Amino acid sequence: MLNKNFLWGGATAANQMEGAWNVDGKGISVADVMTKGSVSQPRQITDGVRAGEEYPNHFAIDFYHNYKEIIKLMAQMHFKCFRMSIAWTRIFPKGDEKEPNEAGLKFYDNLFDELLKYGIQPVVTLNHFEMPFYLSTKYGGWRNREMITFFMNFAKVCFKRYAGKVKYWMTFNEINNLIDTDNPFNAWTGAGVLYQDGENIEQTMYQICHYQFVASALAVKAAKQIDPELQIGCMLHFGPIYPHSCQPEDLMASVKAMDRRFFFSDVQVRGTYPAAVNKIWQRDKIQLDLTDEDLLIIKGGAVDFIGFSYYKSTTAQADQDGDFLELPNPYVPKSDWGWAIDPVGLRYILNLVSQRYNKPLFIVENGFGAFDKLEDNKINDDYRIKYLENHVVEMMKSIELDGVKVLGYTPWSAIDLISASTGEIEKRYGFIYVDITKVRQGKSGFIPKSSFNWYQNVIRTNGACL
Ligand code: BGP
Repeated sequence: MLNKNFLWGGATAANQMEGAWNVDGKGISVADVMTKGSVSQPRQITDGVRAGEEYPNHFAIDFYHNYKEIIKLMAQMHFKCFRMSIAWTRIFPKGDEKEPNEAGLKFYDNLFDELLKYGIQPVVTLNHFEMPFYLSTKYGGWRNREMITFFMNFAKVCFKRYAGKVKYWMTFNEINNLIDTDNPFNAWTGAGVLYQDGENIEQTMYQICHYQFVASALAVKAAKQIDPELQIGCMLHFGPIYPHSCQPEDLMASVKAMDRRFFFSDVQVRGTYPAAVNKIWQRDKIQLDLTDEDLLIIKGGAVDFIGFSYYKSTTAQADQDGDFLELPNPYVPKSDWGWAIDPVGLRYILNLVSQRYNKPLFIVENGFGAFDKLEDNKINDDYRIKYLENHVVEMMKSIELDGVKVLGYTPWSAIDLISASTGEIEKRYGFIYVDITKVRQGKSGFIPKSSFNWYQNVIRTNGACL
């Protein structure tokens, strides 16, 4: 049996759902200047919003104006928690102001109150793939050390204002996307950084990470000073990279690939850079702005729990140059977007991460993006139920059979929203279907899918009935 405090819920991110991009004093975020993309064509960050132009995140699903109706539906599913993020630009519209925007702070006050009214705990990511566009254009985004100061102003305002309402926080969403994904686009743009011609991209990437590690560690410390009860986590994307074969070289390739994946958690959880990274910096002649004081800050700012997303697995095959190729796993099926469906991989990763760090884990994203069909005002998404059910089964095995400590499970996504990689709503993940035409007309367009009923029952029985 699961612990009765197990945090069942659902996950979202501000820029992918709120809309109301220029309302109540909100500034322009980098997410507001991103075009639509597709599987083959990454989204582009543009140089600003021209009059009359609308980008996908501008309206999103208009959660900003519909949050009460949506939270009511989540309460019907018996959510114990709701993962969301705070739009930095609602609080500091440009990013470098001294005083926060009261209307933005008030919005989240109201939102948290609405959640708490139903006994739903907010689980909040401070920074999920966005930042003030002004900080990107004026300062170069996270390639500039000054971001640490601006981020800390934002973080402290949030911790202070919402103390007593929010207990679980995460600092940055999936910084390891910078290095470690086939689609690093979101993390780069979320960091407000654009490549420049001839730039040493690897060096810039490590520099961005370093500043974000320092900022994350400072945020952990600040949160504890404001309220020692707060629990602060990292949020990284994890998925196994299996050896492509049982040849020893492939096994070694897998170990190296996983080390690279764990580089980020090594820093944020252990508070130190792993030894191997110094070798990489020497080999690739990488020179960073990194001080002894930074290293002390990182040491003193280890996270309390490890939040992570799990969607898919892949494999590594050793190549001739001592590096590896990432290849699909022939033993597992794929989604419409080519993402490998591998529930056992979730148990594997829970075990591996728990053994590596011995810290509580929180599965803050896991889900199935699909084209859903609205028929007779109903959505039959049995494929999503199957995906989630198989993953929950494996999660339970790791808790009950392997003794792994898991705080909660918040599938992506609580409700349909804008896809981070494509900027479209058609890649749907939610328990609640969004009829965007109706929502735009100001009518109620939020329809529970079959997975809604399934999940309601799972939470009601604390996982006993799947
Ligand atoms: C994660 C992100 C989310 C979310 C999800 C699904 O990496 O944290 O923001 O979008 O992936 O990805 P996508 O929307 O591209 O299908």
